[in-house]
Amino acid sequence: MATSNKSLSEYSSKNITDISSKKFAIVVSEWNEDVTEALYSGAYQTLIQHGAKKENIIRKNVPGSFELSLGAQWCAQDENIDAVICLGCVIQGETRHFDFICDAVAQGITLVGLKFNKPVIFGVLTPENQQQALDRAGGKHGNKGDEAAITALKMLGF
Ligand code: DLZ
Repeated sequence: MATSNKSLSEYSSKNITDISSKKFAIVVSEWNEDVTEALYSGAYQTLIQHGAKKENIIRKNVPGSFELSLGAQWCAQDENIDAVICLGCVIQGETRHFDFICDAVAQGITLVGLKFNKPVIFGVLTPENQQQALDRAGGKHGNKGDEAAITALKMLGF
């Protein structure tokens, strides 16, 4: 996995050791569904493997990556939710659509995290083609959904 080698607890002064009481929202874009389902599966399983409870993980689907920011906001404004993980896949095309979507979702997700002062994780693939996406959604380059979940745990101080 291409995350840093720091121990999870080095990122936050909270230093929690038990995440069973933490609540997570995973927001999933339906565009490029085969890829985003694999990202979701990776993120969900990683949270469970680290001690999150099934009932503390909620899922919210949105139509496309552009809608991830608003989906994240709906989740983050719930004070019971500790962290939000956004999963999407924007494949480069021949028009500037790609740039607009990527810029918007990156800025939108950042703003939601700052507004609600809680981790809102950017788990959005931006590959040139579908194969590159699949390679990063459980293929030869791992699963970026796993990494997004690990990032959420690190930001919570786990
Ligand atoms: C319109 C569009 C296109 C062309 N490509 C993608 C994509 O590769 N990945 C993705 O998540 N969403 C795409 N979308 C949909 C937009 O994210 C958005 O749902 C629509 O522009 C409606 O706001």
